[in-house]
Amino acid sequence: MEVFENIFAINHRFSLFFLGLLLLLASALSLANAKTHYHEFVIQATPVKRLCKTQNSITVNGMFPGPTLEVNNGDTLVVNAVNKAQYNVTIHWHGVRQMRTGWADGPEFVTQCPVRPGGSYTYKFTIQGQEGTLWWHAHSSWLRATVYGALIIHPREGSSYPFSKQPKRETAILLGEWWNANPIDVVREAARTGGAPNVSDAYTVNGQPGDLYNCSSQGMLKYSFKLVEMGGLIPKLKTNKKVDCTNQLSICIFH
Ligand SMILES: [Cu+2]
Repeated sequence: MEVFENIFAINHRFSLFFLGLLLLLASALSLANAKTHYHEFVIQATPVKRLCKTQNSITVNGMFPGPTLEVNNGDTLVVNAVNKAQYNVTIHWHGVRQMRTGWADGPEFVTQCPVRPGGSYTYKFTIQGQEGTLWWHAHSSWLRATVYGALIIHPREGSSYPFSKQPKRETAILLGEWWNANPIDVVREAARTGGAPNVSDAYTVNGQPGDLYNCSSQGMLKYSFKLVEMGGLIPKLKTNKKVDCTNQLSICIFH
């Protein structure tokens, strides 16, 4: 009997060891494809000409809108934000669930002190269980009017979006507003007077006013909207359901 019990104990221990090994292997395999993306965001005043006038706008790396970040679900982003502007700044990764990295979320005075002029801060976080097109933007005062860009999260390598048809081509569409003024001055004036801030002078698509505004870049904006997708594609992970977004003029909103 004792011999039998001993054999059972050995078997039991062996199977536990084997199970542990299997789990370790599985997690190593799932991490094997995850990448770490390094970026430098230099936040600085840049001359930007819109509506026939040039504004010294705060931009990232001299681009308006800022750089598009592309990752796969499961990847890690490391973004060093270097503040060469005259204002405090933080960057927020809109819609990204910060799992145990709350200090990388970005709202100033909420999860971090703002990055002061001349300073820098490195945001590091892993995107877990999210797919779709999000965006990043400044989270200090109205710097967000010009400091923003797309954050595209592709499915994990080897998996696909939860659509019945996969997209043939993808273009990020960023909707924004443009002021013929320094946006910081606009919001400061509103705070000073107690009134509503001045309305913007143009709506923009990918940083460009449409053809109906003065000095629009001719021929630059020829979008016909067939499908607009907003927010992260979270439902796949919750429901495993395929979502049909192929109807013309349909708007798919995922929360
Ligand atoms: Cu946001």
